[in-house]
Amino acid sequence: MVYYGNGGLMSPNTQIQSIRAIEILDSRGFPTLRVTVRLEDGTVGTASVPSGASTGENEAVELRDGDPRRYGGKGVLKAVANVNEIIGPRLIGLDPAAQSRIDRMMCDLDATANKSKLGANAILGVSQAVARAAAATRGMPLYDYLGGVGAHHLPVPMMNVLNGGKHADSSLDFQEFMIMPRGAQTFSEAMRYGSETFQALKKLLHERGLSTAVGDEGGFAPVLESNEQACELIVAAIERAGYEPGEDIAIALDPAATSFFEDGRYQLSRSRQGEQTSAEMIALYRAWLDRYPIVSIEDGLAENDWDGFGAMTAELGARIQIVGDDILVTNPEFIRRGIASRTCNAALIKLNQIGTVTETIEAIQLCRKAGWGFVVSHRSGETEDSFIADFAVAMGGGQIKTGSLCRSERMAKYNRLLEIEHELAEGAVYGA
Ligand code: 2PG
Ligand code: MG
Repeated sequence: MVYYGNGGLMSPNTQIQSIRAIEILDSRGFPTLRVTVRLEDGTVGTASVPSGASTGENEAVELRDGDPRRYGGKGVLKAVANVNEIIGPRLIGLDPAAQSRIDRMMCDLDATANKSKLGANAILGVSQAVARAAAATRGMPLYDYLGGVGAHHLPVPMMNVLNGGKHADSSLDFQEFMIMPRGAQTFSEAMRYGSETFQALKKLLHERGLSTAVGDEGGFAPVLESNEQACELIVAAIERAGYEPGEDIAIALDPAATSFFEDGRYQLSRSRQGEQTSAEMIALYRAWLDRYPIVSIEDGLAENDWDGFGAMTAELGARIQIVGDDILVTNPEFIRRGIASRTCNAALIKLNQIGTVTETIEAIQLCRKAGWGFVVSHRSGETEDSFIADFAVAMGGGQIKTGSLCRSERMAKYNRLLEIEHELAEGAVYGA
C-alpha cells in the first residue's frame, strides 16, 4: 500500500481509465444519464442522475436536447456526449480519490455559474460515479468512504404518503404530506412503523371510496375536500396502525409553495381555499401546528419570498423545522444568505440542484456551522441508484427524504439503509 496525500491509503494503479455515459430512463420514463467510471485496476463505479418536477429557478441546469423528435425534447444525448467526449478525456489518469479536484476541474471546464454548458446532469453523474469508484477500489462501502468512522447515524425518514401539487393529479395544493417515525428505536423499526401506517392509510382511503392509486413519489393521490383532510387522514392512519401521533410518528410537510404562487399570491385553487398572502399562509401553518403533530415544513412559501420565509422562521422556527428547498437550491451562496438573514433553520440537500458531490458537502458544512438542520433528499424523478442512502449516513444529519413506502426507485434507498444498518450492527444509531 502507498500513501497519497489527498486520498489516504490506496493501492497503486487506481487511476481513472475511462468514463462513459449512456442514456437511461428514470421513474417517470424520461431520459436521464448513467455514468460508469472504470479504474485501471478494473474497479468500476456507476451512478444514475435523478430529475425534479418542482424545480427551483436557481438550480443548476439539467441539460436536455430539446429535439422534439426524441422523447418530446427531453433526450439527454448532448449531456451523454459531454461526458464521453469532453469531461471523460480530461479526467483520465487522475486519482479517483481527488474528489474535490475532479469536481473543481469539471466546474472550470463548464465555466458557467449554473453548469449550463456541460449540464449539471452530466457533471453530477461523473462526480458520483468517481466517488463510487474510489470507494470500491478500497473495498469500502460508500457511506464509510465518504463519512469515515463517524458515519454510523441512520437518518429518520420523511415518508411522503400523500402526493399532490406537481407530483399528482390529486386535489391537494400541497405537494407532500410525510410521516416521520421519530419515536422508533432503530431504522428498521422506523421502516415498520412507516409501512404499517402506509397500509392503514390505504385501507382508510379504500373504505371511504377514495382512490389508492399513487403519485410520482409513491404516496396516495386521492381527491380530497381540503389540504386539512390530508392531515386528518394521516393522523387517523397513524392511530389505526397502533401508533401515537406526535410521539411515535410525526408529520412533515412540503407544500412546495412556489408551484402555486402566482401574481403575488398563494393560490390554493385545487382545494378551493382561494388566494392567500404570505402572512395568511403563515397564519394557516400556525393554526395547523395546534391541530396536527407537524414538526417540519419545507417550502411553506415561494422561492423568492425571502421576507415571508424570514417572518415564518421568526414566528414558527422555535417550534418546528423550517426547511428551504427551492429558495436555497443546495447552493452555498444562497445558504450563506439564508443563514445571514435567518430565512430558515434547515436546508433540503439535493445533489443535482448544485451538481457536484464537493459543492453539496460544502452546503452541508455551512448548515452544520450555523446550527441548521439538513435533510438529504431524492428527486421526484428517480432511478434505482441508492447513492443518497449512503450519502445521508456519511453526512450524519439524521434526516432523509426519499418518498413513500412503495415504488422500487424509492424502496431502493430504504433497502440500502436497512443494509447499512445491518452492516453497522450494534454500532448503528438511529437519528441525529
Ligand atoms: C421537492 C422534490 C422532492 P422535485 O420538492 O422537495 O420531493 O420534488 O424533485 O419534483 O423538485
Ligand atoms: Mg421540496
